[in-house]
Amino acid sequence: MKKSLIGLLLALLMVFTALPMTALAEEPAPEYQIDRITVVGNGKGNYLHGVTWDPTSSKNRMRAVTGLEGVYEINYEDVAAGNDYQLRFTANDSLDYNWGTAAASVDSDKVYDAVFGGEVISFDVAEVSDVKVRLNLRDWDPTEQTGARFAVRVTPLSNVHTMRINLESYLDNSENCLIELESAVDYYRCTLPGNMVSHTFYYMPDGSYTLTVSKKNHAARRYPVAVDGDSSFDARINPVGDVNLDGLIQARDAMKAFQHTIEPTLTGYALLCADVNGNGKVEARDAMRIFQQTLDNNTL
Ligand SMILES: [Ca+2]
Ligand SMILES: [Ca+2]
Repeated sequence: MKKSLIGLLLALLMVFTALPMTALAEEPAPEYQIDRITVVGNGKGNYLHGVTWDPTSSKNRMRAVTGLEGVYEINYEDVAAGNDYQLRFTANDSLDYNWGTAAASVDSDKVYDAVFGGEVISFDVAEVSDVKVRLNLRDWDPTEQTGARFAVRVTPLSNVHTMRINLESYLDNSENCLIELESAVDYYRCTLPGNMVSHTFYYMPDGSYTLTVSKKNHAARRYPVAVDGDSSFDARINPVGDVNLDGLIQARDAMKAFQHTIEPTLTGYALLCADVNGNGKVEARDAMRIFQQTLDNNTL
């Protein structure tokens, strides 16, 4: 009894002493870890809150964008007209860990490579504007020091509008719908429960956006949307398996999917709704699962 207890204790001890070593071996080298991103530059007035070249300034710390992994942004409102606004991105409060550009002067709303240790980024503001800065580290490779991208958007206050999205969906009226609007520099999102939902996004800079609407058990749908004035947009999503897009999943949907495997007729969104197993193709097994869904409610 005593022996086995000692054996157990020894085994536990080995496990505990082994653990930290395993953890250490799997951690990336400390200099590659990014804890926080801060914008530094020649702050004046509202730009960088007047802070000049301070990588420890919490006022200029970028926020991680919800729903977009590795993307950071910060917004400066009512920035005065002026030339040669400058910036750099720094990590972990240190100027040693920074990204600049190869382009020096950058245009609003264009995406550039963020060059590790590159030149200072510079841009102009023609009239009082909102300035949004985004750093995208989604594809950042710390070993190669490549893959980071950035954009600066300068939006004159006269070029900001509202966009109302109306979304129709089916099935469970208590499930949340997710509405996302994304451009090169902006990302807006909203979740609302219901089969008929509306949401108005305010202070949207004019430009081209991709609207993505989704809901549980529905095929997500993307629309190109242009904002160039106060406007609204009607979107609709259908249940996975609703091939004829009438909101119901019936034998005729299975039939339509099956016909497609013999002679391709489905295109666009109907094709997405028919591909119930999400493998990018509409095959007999998709038709089969839609048919099963009409018999019992749990297969999709
Ligand atoms: Ca249908
Ligand atoms: Ca499929």
